[in-house]
Amino acid sequence: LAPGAVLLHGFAQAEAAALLQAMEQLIAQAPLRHMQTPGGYTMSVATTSCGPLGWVSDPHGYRYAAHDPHTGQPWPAMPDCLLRFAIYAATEAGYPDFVPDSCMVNQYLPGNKLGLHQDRDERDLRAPVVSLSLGLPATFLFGGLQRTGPTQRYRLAHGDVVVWGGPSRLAFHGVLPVADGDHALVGRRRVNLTFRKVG
Ligand code: MD6
Ligand code: FE
Repeated sequence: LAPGAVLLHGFAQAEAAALLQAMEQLIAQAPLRHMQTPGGYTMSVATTSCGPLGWVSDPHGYRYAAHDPHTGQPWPAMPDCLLRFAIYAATEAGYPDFVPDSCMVNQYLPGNKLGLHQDRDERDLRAPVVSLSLGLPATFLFGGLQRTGPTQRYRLAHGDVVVWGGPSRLAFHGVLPVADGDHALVGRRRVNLTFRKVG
């Protein structure tokens, strides 16, 4: 995609059913919810997390926290198959030392979108982000280091993985509204899992 950023088409195809099952167990313990943004909006995308640190947004800002504010409990442990998958994908993309301590789940129903943003709440910006797409396809916008710069469009389909770091780590990116459809394995939704090294 860009220096430091790789799209691995279909990389998760074979494992998708097992990864999805692990995700379903996770959301049974830490339900998907619509976070509030610091700007006063409610996100259309529903999120949850697993691993030692989970991403939280509320009117006070964005941050990573050890506890789920919804349940008051620590976030569920990162399932082994998800952890191993993220390490494998990062290694394949040229980041052999990646060990994530956070996995965020984003669920998009048809029409849901994610505005252009940077991922900059992680302390260690040398580590890449590994992103796994499951279910309905989406159009991913990938820009530069300025919000107003040009963006490229990529189609992310079931089983696709994006790994990015290095010079692209702070690139602006977003997701256009997801078109309606019904995926044989995942149903009427797109699920994106992002793995990070936060601490
Ligand atoms: C998504 N992904 O694909 C949203 N962020 O649904 C992200 O926001 C993202 O895919 C950082 C790194 C990879 C990503
Ligand atoms: Fe992001």
